[in-house]
Amino acid sequence: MTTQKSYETAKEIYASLGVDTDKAIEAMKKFTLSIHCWQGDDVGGFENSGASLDGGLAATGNYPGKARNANELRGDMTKAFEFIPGLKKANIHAMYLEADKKVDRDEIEPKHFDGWVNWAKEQKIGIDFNPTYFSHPKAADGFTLSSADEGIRQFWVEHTKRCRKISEYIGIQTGVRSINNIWIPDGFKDITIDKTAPRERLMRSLDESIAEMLNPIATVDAVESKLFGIGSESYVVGSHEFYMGYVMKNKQLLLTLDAGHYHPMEMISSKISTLMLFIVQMLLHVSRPVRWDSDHVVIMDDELLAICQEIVRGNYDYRMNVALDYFDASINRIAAWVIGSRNTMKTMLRAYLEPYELLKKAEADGDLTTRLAITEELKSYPFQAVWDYYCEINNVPVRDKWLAEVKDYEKNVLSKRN
Ligand code: RNT
Ligand code: ZN
Repeated sequence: MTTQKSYETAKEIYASLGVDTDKAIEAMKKFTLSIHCWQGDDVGGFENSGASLDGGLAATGNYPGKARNANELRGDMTKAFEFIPGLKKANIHAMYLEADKKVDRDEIEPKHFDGWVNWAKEQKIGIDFNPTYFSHPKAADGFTLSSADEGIRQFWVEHTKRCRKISEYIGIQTGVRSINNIWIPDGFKDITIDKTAPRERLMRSLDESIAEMLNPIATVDAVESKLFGIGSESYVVGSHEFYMGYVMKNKQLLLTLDAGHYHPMEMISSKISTLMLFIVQMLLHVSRPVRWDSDHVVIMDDELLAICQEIVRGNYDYRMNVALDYFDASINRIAAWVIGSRNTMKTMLRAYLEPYELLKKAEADGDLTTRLAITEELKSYPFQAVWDYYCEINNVPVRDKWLAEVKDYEKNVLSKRN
């Protein structure tokens, strides 16, 4: 009852700025968040190859209870989904395949993902996909699609081709387009002399990999750049400029921006309005870099708000795809999903509650005083009351009520794993 009452009050307060809270809620009903499976097992995967996480990635912490197989991981995600309102997708990696015997990356097939597909159908969600170019002997020297070793390069091209087909299969099966996101770790630790040849090879590998036309309703490819990784501090083949150029040339592709893949002071929120002038669609990897690409759990910070505002202000609802990408092994992994997902959903709602037309007009009229005054006052407007109401109508716990349920799950399920 208080939730409803607070909502009515908030509705009145927002109306004073010309904001219709019901409309913001309607807009939220169309927003989909792609939730990454790899938070649930510290980017381990189920190949049982004995390979440990590499490719410049690191999940720190050893909180007990991580998922040991696909059923546990899906169970954990299903639990987390109970606490996250709105439309969701699951984001998985090729390394999360299910097979009775060892299946190498150049042998994977759609059927290895039927467990995920069946679960997605039950959950009535779509699935995004990622080829896995790390934690594998053929990635051990730090080069995959840009490798100078022709056998290795071909191996990863074959992997990419197969992943595209798997993504297409998933899209057809679930009825929701699946994004196939390509990120490779390739790069050098130290001063690099020939920066061109690896990029030429990457370009050739991508050209070969995406040559086959697939069902565009079922799948689309995305490419993700990075500034540096652990062990590739000096040179990364797939830089921002590389993929930006590649997407300009191959307009059907999505450009992926990961919040942790730029210089520490460089914000992806400020890139969106420029890039959207030139590309068709974008994929965001919402993450939280702390001092480096550290993949901390997403919190409601200024950058998250700026990202959501850019999506809403630019009217990019149908051209923007939002996914999470972080892996924190130092806290309850289900809570990590819930916190980051709820923050992203809540901040999107907050962005929809902005009196955009009013602010745009003040700016155009040169009334910069109003622009600053209103944006600052808005920071203490009661978006929380609208969010609580949104949770309630979506039948998910209001405020921190989800935490006790996650603790119960930890006691009854997670603590029994070792
Ligand atoms: C790595 C990229 C990439 C991965 C996931 C696991 O720096 O951000 O997106 O985090 O694919
Ligand atoms: Zn990423």
